[in-house]
Amino acid sequence: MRTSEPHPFRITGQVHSVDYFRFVERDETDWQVWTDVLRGEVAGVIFRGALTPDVRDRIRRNFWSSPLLGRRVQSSGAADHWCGNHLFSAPSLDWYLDEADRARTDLETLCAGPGRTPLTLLDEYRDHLADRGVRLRLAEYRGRRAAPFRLRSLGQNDTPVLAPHDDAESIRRARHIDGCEVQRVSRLCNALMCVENDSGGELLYWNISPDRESRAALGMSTDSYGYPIESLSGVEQLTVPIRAGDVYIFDTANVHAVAPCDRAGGHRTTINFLMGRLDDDTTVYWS
Ligand SMILES: O=C(O)CCC(=O)C(=O)O
Repeated sequence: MRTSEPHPFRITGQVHSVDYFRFVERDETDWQVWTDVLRGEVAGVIFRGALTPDVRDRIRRNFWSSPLLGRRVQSSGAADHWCGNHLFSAPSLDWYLDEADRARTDLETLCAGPGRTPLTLLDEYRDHLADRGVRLRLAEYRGRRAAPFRLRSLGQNDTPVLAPHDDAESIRRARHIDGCEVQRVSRLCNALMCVENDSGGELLYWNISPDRESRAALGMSTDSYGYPIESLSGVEQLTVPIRAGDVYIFDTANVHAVAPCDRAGGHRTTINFLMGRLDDDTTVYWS
């Protein structure tokens, strides 16, 4: 039997107070708490069942039959699928903006239809902010707009389907997006809407925002993936169950991962975007 060796390097960084480091859970949307996350007052919030079964089934069907659907098989043999692109992992900013223009309408159509959809939820938040004198808009670069979101389905796996990582620092330092306003938001947050997840696939969330020394020592430069799980031993960790219909947002400066999904053939499919406050009057989002 293998025993686990202590990792030679333990992550160091900012550890947060109990007031901040928690995931608020609500059975209804509560846009004020969503703003609290963006303001750095609380680490995350999850709205349970915000997408009704008919809406998420329709999006799920649209996703799996979409001409935008991409597929990549990981070294573990698990397949990831997606529609739409991620600014951070795009080969260049121009490429991302061209693709955003090309895919924006298709991505929106994929999520549109009757009921409370990802688009109408974003409109609800837009109205909530507008009532408080704040504008919610797509992130821009030289007048060109980002894509609103992308959809992603993570393959089943025995190991975390997303390894422990933090996005905020990587995005701020990514050279290919130098000068983009997304690098200036005060708290970089991940926002997700889950359209299917059979079992497993919990969000694992650690109470640490790694410092530069840790990032360098563990080889994290602009590619944010892969803190060894052992390097997090002893760090407080929350496990947030993610179910179909849930809508959630959390601060990406803290290390997080997605736990293994059930191997029985189900999928964990989410609508993903990033969001942050550019200044007191403007909040932006992008994929
Ligand atoms: O799917 C999730 O719950 C988390 C996604 C995530 O960590 C990421 O996209 O960086």
